[in-house]
Amino acid sequence: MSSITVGTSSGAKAKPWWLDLLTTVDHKKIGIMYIVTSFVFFAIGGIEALLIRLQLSRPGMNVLVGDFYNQILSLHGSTMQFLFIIPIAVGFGNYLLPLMIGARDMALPRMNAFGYWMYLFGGLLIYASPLFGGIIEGGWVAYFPFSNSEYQPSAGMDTWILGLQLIGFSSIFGGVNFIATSINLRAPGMGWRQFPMFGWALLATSFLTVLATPGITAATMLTYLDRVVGISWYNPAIGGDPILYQHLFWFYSHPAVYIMVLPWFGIVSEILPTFSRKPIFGYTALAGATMGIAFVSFLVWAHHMFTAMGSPLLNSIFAFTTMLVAVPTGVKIFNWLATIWRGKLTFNTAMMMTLGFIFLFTIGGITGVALAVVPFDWQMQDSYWVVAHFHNVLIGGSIFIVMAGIFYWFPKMSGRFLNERLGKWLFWLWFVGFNVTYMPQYVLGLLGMPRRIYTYQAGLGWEVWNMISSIGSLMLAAGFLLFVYNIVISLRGPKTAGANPWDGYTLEWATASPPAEHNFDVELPTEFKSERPLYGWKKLGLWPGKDIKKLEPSQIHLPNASLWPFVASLGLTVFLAGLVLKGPLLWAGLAIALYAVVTWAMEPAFESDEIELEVAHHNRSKINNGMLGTYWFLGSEASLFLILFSGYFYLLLTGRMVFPEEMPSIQLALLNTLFLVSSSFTAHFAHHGLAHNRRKTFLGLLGATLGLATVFLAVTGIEWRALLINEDPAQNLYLSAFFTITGLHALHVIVGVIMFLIAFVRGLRGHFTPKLHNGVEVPVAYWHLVDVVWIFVLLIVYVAPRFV
Ligand code: HAS
Ligand code: CU
Repeated sequence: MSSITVGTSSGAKAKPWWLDLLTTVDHKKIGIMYIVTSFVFFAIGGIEALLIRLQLSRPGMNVLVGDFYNQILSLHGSTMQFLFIIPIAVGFGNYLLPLMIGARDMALPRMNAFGYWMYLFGGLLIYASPLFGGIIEGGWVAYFPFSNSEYQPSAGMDTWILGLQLIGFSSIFGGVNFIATSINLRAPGMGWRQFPMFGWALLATSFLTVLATPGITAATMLTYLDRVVGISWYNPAIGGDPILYQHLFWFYSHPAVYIMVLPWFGIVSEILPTFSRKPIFGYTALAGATMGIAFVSFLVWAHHMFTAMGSPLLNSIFAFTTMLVAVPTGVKIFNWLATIWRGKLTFNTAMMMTLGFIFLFTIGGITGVALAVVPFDWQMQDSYWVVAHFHNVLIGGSIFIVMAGIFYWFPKMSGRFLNERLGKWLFWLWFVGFNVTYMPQYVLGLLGMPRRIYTYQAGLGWEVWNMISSIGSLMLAAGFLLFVYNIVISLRGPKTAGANPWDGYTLEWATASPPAEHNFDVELPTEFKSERPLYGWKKLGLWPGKDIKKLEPSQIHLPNASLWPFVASLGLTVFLAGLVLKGPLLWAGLAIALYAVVTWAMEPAFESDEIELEVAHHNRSKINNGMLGTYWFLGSEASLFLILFSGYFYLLLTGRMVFPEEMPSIQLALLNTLFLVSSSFTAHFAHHGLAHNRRKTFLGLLGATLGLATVFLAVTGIEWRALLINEDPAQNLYLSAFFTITGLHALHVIVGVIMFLIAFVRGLRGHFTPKLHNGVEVPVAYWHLVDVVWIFVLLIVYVAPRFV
């Protein structure tokens, strides 16, 4: 008889803890790993902040001077955004989403582990960058040309960019996973109207992550090519435009500020009702507002560029869309206030942090709307007003709720309560400390103090405000130390938290504290009347009730643990380090990554094929988890190409693109189109053959696909060589764009070929059944996208220039 811990970390032979850590696919462990790692980065970023405040506390200090100051400032910004606030939300999401919707794990457990390791290694790469000369001038935004090889010649910039790529992929995989989990794994009976508010927030965040992250991938990839390969979209000497970097960067980084805040909005909407003993006010309006914010935030990025664009029309349009965001956000604030209105409030730390959030976030939001007023922004751009604004929304907003969330769910995660008295100290230190630190910075902004300076002269009226601000930062630091102390002593204390210590209403409170590895021991009732299932069931007498069916161990299936996500991300990291250091490391990394990916693909995901099939069919959409995830990932890929195409059109329309004498050959491109389109057909019918159990057809057509793809790559190679004989793409904007786009596309073809090769080998070995063959369906879907993208490449890169 199978045990409930099928093949997982705490299986028959217990693993040593470190091996468990490296191989776990348990969403709860991965969630906690994310949270702990993020806090470590938070502490590091906090130390950097204190050094910055020390340096600025008085004029003429010598703590951090010149480049060193800039280095620390750039690290501080990168750390807090990319390594703390975004990933810690992924941690909460991982821990909570499956529990809240009654699932056993995330939809793609191994991808989940992969995401965590890429985040960790990406963070390490970013912190390795000072070893290679650092990221000095760019700041967290790494504006061009501060990031090019002239101003920033050291390889530290490359390291930073490559680390960011890993983190970007990690975010995208995380987003894809949250979407697939929300769609597929909601408990039977839980419709969208009963989906927890935190789920909505996570879903909106994930849409942003999946569709916007390619913006920063594109922006920094182009910087990288400029630095390392010499082809450039930004270099004005050949007609490129540095402003394009800002467009691409903010196309991600504005939505990213909502990626940094929406999850916390979701947690606010969970905590307030619990401690007000009232349902959330306006569930539908809140869910709608969340989606509304996500949607509008795609349309506002250029408010970071009011002083750079030089177009009153565009400035007005972006000012309008930016102010529009205040509407759905205002809806949320009013709904929260209505939720606590006349509620029976409990003033514990979680609740106080949440109330503090409402107050501080509103102030931060309004100072943001002020910045959306173009003439005001012209005054305030790059001043301390902006610094105060974004810390107001990020600390007073997001980070207050990080704390609220930890106080709220710590009993669930550990079975223990955090000390409330220390919690209150934390709250007051932070609430007062926040205002003492940042209110003076608004004043400094109005007094004209620019951001990103390491010192200033006496007599400008800035001394006093800077000193107050620095004192405030010590209060914030003291609060955090108390928090760490609180965690330590609480973890040493006894486990006194029951399953539902706060009388909460979402499903995580139906599990033990901490939950068993498989989360739920029983069959959950299927009557979901509202977003508060536990309250509903209590009313109906279903929970606690006599008829709750305990699940047989044989009914519980958990995914297998795996070492390969860890090894694959390690290999990728070694590969990237090899790109920086040059030499054999590169090939070693590539070999490790490939070996890991192949082994991973071969390894069974569950105890047996039957169980995998059963799990695959137990979902809410008709699409299995793997394919659903694939479709969303392809959405992200499509977005990447769309963003690049937009950038290309931007350059085309500026009219500074000079075409080379020898253009790429349309004839060859058409020939290649023929090969690629045919290969989509062979791929499609290979899959079709497998689904009808015609294995020979399947293998034959898969082989044909591989052949056609190889021919495509060969023709591309011939074309490139011919072009490179007479032309230097570094000297020509069109050719820079041409090689970037066709190169990225060719890279996708290569990845497709690798996936097909794996599928082919597995096919030969007799893997796959007519019903269970994601290993084939995934590459086929990917291949269709590669094909469609090619058609656009043909039209845009080969054909369009002939009409300009
Ligand atoms: Fe922001 C810069 C505008 C929200 C983060 N923001 C930044 C930067 C960061 C950041 C990190 O338009 C600096 C990046 C860098 O390093 O250069 N921001 C807004 C607006 C909102 C906003 C309109 N920001 C956020 C959130 C963030 C964040 C959330 C992270 C979590 N922000 C800007 C602009 C800049 C900017 C310019 C560029 C400045 C520059 O020159 O560089 C909104 O989403 C805020 C909406 C929320 C509210 C509060 C609740 C709403 C109520 C309804 C009634 C209120 C109304 C407004 C109708 C508004 C209660 C009345 C208006 C009055 C002025 C009285
Ligand atoms: Cu913005």
